[in-house]
Amino acid sequence: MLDLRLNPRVIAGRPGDPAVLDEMRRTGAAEHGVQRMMAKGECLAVALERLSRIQANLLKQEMLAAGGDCAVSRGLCSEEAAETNVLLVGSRRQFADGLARLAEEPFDLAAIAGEIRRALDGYALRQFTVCMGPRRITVGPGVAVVGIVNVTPDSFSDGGSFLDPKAAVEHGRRLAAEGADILDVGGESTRPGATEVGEEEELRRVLPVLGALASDPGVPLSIDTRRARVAREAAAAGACLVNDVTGLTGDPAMARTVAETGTGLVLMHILGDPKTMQVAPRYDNLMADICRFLRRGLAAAREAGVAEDHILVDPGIGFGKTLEHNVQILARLGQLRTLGRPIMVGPSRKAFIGKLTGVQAPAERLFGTAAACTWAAAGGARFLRVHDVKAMRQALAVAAAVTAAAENVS
Ligand code: HH2
Repeated sequence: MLDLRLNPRVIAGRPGDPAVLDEMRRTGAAEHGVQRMMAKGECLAVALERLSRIQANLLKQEMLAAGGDCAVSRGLCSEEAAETNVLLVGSRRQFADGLARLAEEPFDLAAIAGEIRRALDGYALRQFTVCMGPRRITVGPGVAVVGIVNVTPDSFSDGGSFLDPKAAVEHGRRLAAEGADILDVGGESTRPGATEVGEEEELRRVLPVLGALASDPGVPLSIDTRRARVAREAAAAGACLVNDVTGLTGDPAMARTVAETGTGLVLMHILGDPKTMQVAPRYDNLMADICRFLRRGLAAAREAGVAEDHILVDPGIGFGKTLEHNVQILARLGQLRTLGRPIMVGPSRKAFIGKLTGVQAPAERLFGTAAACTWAAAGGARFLRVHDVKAMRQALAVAAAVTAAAENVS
């Protein structure tokens, strides 16, 4: 059975990072201890949830012995708390030493050490080759641009513009000529408050467009759908990636369909469903909750037979998120690198950009979108799903070069 209790997350690599401070305080540690640990200014921090008292104490002991440290709830000493969240801090070396020491310990600590090691290994990955059907896309430090083709009457930014299949195909070809690495074709709007379209109608919208674009040489096609049948028929029409905005929580047949068709899979985080998702969304710990949701999706995909190298993860900007949530996701995106899979982000023209800039018309949110894409790329995003391919290609070429320099990879 999948155990989601620990939910390890690598937090940050900068000394004094506010995200580390936030997570350390969330453990319930005394403030003087928090300040002492922050002062150590170490380069890696890993948050773990719900360890038993004995596990937390042994973890702390071994991390201290290795020269690192571990924040735990102060309730542990007074025996008020039976469980605690912890935050481990240390250099790579100190983690390696501390984790090696845990291999000898009882109380499941060897397994916990294995999970922490996997999280650190995932976090360290910078380059990915994603398999999708017969296609392969390598990203890192370069970023792939995913062009949006909405064959819908009601999409929030371009609804009705490309409902006619001929117009949609032309639009797709234009995005391909502008440098899109993938075209994501969707026949159902998932904007906040959207009502579902019927399956037949969704198929009627997307299949002719996919069929026409698939006969062009070049750009791989993605299908943006929540329905397994649409995914299957789209794959037969030439789509090699399935973009499921429910992260496998929608159609129970989706994971098996993806495994059987051999397409790639985007697992996106959503809170609730499009009809209700923007009604007062709430999180215990935003990044931890998103991370756990995506881990659950990764496990479900793996269990159904989808190979790991076929999967991308996406925090789902705007899907059950307030303005503050969206901004925080962009600020802390790097934590999702813990999952060891390439990150897709879709901030394009979205309402949070309108709220931040006062620009009402979605199609005019180009510069805000470029800023969001640049932040996302700097935070580790490797796929950016956008409406304005030409402009974002330009912004992302610069962002990817600076990110590569910052990470010292070429
Ligand atoms: N956003 C939208 C749709 N699909 N897929 C992923 N993976 N990530 C996203 O952020 C994402 C997505 C919403 O944008 P759009 O398709 O332009 O609007 P609508 O749903 O109204 O058609």
